[in-house]
Amino acid sequence: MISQRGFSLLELAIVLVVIGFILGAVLQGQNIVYNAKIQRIVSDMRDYSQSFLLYYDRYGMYPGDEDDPSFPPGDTFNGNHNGLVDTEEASNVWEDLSSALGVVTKSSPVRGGQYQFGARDFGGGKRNYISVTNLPNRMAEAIDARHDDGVWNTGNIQASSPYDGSDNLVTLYWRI
Ligand SMILES: [Ca+2]
Ligand SMILES: [Ca+2]
Ligand SMILES: [Ca+2]
Repeated sequence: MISQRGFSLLELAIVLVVIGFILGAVLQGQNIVYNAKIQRIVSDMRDYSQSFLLYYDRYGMYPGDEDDPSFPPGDTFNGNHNGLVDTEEASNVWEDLSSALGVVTKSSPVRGGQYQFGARDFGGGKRNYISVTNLPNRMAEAIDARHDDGVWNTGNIQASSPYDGSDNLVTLYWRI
C-alpha cells in the first residue's frame, strides 16, 4: 500500500531553505544587473565628458559652442563661442564630436535614455553638463550618492526632480 504521509517538518524546512537560496540568488542577480547598469551610465558620462574636454584641448572651443565656419569639415552650424553649450547649441555637440573626433553617442542601458549636453546653473553660475534622460529616480539617487553629495539640487550631480526612491523617470545632470 502506498504511503500517503505528507511532508515531515524536516522536509518542509529543507524545502523552505532551498526556496530561500533560490530567491536570494535571483535577488542578488537583479542587484548585479542593476549595479552594472549604473556603472555603465557613469562610465558613459565620464567618457563623453572627456571627449568634450578633449575637443576643447585640441581646438580651443567646446563642441556645439564653437564658431569656426570651416571646422569641423562639413559643419553646418556654429555656436556663439561663449564657453557654454546654450540651448540652441546642444543638438550640435554630437555632430561636432562625431565629425572631429569620431565620437558617436549611444542610448543609455536604461529605458532608451539619451545622453545630452547643455548648460545649467549648478549653484554659482552656469556650467556645461552631460545629462542622461529616462533614468528611474532611485537610480539617479544612487549615482548622486556614490559620486556626489546624494542631494538632487546641490553639488556636481543634480536631477530634474527630488529623490523619492521611486521608478519615476528623471533627467540626471553631471557637471563637466
Ligand atoms: Ca554658447
Ligand atoms: Ca563650425
Ligand atoms: Ca547632488
